[in-house]
Amino acid sequence: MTDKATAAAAIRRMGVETASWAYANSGTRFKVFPQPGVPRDPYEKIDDAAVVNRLTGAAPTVALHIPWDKVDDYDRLAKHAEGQGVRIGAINANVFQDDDYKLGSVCHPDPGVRRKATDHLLECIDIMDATGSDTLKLWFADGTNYPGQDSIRARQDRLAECLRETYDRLGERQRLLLEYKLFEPSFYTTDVPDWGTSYVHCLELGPKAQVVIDTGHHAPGTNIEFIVAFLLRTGKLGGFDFNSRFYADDDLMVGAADPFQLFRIMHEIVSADALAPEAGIAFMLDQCHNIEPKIPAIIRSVLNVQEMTAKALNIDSGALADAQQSGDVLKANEIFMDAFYTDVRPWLAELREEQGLDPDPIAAYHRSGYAEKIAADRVGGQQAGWGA
Ligand code: LRH
Ligand code: MN
Ligand code: MN
Repeated sequence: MTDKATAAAAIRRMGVETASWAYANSGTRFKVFPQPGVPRDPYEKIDDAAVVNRLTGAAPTVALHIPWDKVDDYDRLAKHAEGQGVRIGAINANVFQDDDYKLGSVCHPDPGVRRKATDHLLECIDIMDATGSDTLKLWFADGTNYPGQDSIRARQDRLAECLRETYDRLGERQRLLLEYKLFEPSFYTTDVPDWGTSYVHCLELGPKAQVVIDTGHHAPGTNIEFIVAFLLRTGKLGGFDFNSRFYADDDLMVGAADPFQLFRIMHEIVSADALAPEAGIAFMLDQCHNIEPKIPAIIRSVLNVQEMTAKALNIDSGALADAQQSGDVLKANEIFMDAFYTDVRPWLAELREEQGLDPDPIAAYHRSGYAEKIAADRVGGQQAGWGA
């Protein structure tokens, strides 16, 4: 078991990255329900992210999505973030919302479309340079809908070529994370459908390319913690897009549908000694809040990650190793479950008080008057970028 002081230090150092698009209006393809007070521009999204960070003390970075967060002056945006006590996290490229991308982006049969897509990825690296971001996150909507539509192999070659050009443009301290997704928007083939595909591309590219796991991007029943363990072992886990799913890519609050899964994932991280920021695992949220108020939902999500991490730190690892070694299956499972069932919330509340934070960040948010203030000040909030 990690002793209390070490566990406390680990929790205090852990950062959960929130996503700019989660602060904006979002919905499904059926309906977007606008909410009062949502940000009107990327600056206001950063303001909201800063509120989450101030109340939790645990969300120091915010991810951007380009072009959803396009601004004239990225240096100014980064300085604005700094002034609010947060930093720019991953830059998420977007090559899925242009008419040209109907048949794909980096895998498109037309070299002209691939050029356009690759140029966008390079532009995202320019934005990383300007904002101080060290992470480029790539997810491609590429794939096909019908057997015979395109050559599966040729699409892989095109992907590899575009990734290589992008990788070669990365600076010393920059990296690329390749996100996979089983399905959607293409349904017959997806060009990066699983961790294996992402892993092999990253392996070919080099040490600055790693896999990112979006927890909503798997087939039901997939053992995600196995993927975590495997990728950690090979140094190819770059981070997470956390969210919850009941059916598909639901993007609900992390820890809401299956907190036990989140606990199991965090156990793999803790037991591989990969929790500290130096280990380079990015704990990002990729969620949207369609029917619930956004800022408190994001605070809830940060706290959920923190809680499951604290439980994972609480596993009696010595006793667990003994039980595993002696083949005591029931004991090993009991030790694991004991930690899961132990309520760590009072301990985390104490830690917050020690840090000068309110022990209950959500209550503090409601008391702060921020929701009323933004509802009054901001009229005509932005839509996150999809579902229009
Ligand atoms: C794709 C995805 C990817 C996108 C984000 C908005 O489903 O998870 O990370 O960039 O949604
Ligand atoms: Mn994602
Ligand atoms: Mn997704």
